[in-house]
Amino acid sequence: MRIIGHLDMDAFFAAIEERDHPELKGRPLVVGADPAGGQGRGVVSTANYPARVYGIHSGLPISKAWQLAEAARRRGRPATVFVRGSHRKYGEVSGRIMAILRHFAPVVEAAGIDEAYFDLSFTGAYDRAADLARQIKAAILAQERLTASIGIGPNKMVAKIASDFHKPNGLTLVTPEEAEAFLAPLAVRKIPGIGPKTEQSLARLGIKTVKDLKRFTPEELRERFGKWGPSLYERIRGRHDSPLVTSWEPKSVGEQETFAQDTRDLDFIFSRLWELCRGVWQRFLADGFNTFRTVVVTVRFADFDTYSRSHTRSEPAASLRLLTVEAMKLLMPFLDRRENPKHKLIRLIGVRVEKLGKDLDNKCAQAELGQNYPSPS
Ligand code: TTP
Ligand code: MG
Repeated sequence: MRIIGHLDMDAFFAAIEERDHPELKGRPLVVGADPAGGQGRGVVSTANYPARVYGIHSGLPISKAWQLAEAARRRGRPATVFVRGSHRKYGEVSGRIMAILRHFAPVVEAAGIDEAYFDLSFTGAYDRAADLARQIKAAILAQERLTASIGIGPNKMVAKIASDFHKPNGLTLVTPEEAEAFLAPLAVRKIPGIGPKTEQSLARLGIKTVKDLKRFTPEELRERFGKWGPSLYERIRGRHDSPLVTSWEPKSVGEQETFAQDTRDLDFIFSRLWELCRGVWQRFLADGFNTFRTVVVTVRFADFDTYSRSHTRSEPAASLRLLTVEAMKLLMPFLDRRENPKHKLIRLIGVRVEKLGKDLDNKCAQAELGQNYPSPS
């Protein structure tokens, strides 16, 4: 019998900050970009549960979070604390949590900074798997003073939905017999792979819950969702057999920057692009890679319209210079009529490399980091 667990830490970055700054305990807390008195740019990384009551959540523009916090304060609610946070610290805590999991379960798939799947089939029974999950939660609380939510189910999909079912500090057990009935009343959006757009288009057909979606035959789902349709048919019935992936390598390395002011200053934009390329290159080397084939550039305009353009080379490339050249070529059209006929100002740019390799003996890669952005002459 297959028994899979999924663990997801509660309000991860915020919980770590509360732990390390006891004076923040219980206060609404936002980790993210500097709100700069409401003028700040960038987004919320996460909010603790008291701040979520104000409507603040991951991905929200930090200026909007500030407005919501201010509105709450004016209503006499507790004031919100904003902190920038330390990604290095979160990475270290994440590593220790994965180590705790590996102590209890032989097969662990780290699926994100604060979440992992683990195989509990060896326990042989759901009640024993639940006991082990309680031990894992207790060990994390004892060693890290943080709470986690765990879901247990017959496969990864059900386990992940279950871990989110009772948050924070939850433990949700869904046996194979219960899986289909557990999913039926949930919003379609809870099924991994159904995003906000699909949710909207289904809502227009009157389909809100998993139960509603079960009206479709596999063929109808294939018509609507393409190749993914038949597997969706299985998933919404609680069936999903994908294995845990234990050896993980980053598929891409990327960085982005929100400018302090929206701009169309070409020299400034190119100098930031160059710095981003350098940063990406540094991390890409640190991760042990030395070739890439795809470069992706993202541009967000002042009105938040966001575009990504990519180019895949037929041969692997192995230099920072080539990365920069590719990135510039992708960015150029956004600086003129081709991709920016209304001359909008640019708010953010990002660079990412994909299709990474470790195949070439590429000694010059490191040396290139010494170079500077060529100043305009
Ligand atoms: P999540 O697990 O999605 O969120 P969370 O742990 O803060 O809250 P929950 O209790 O609902 O699980 O993400 C884990 C961390 O990843 C989160 O603490 C901050 C970071 N993160 C971002 O930086 N940006 C994002 O858009 C999201 C979703 C998360
Ligand atoms: Mg989490």
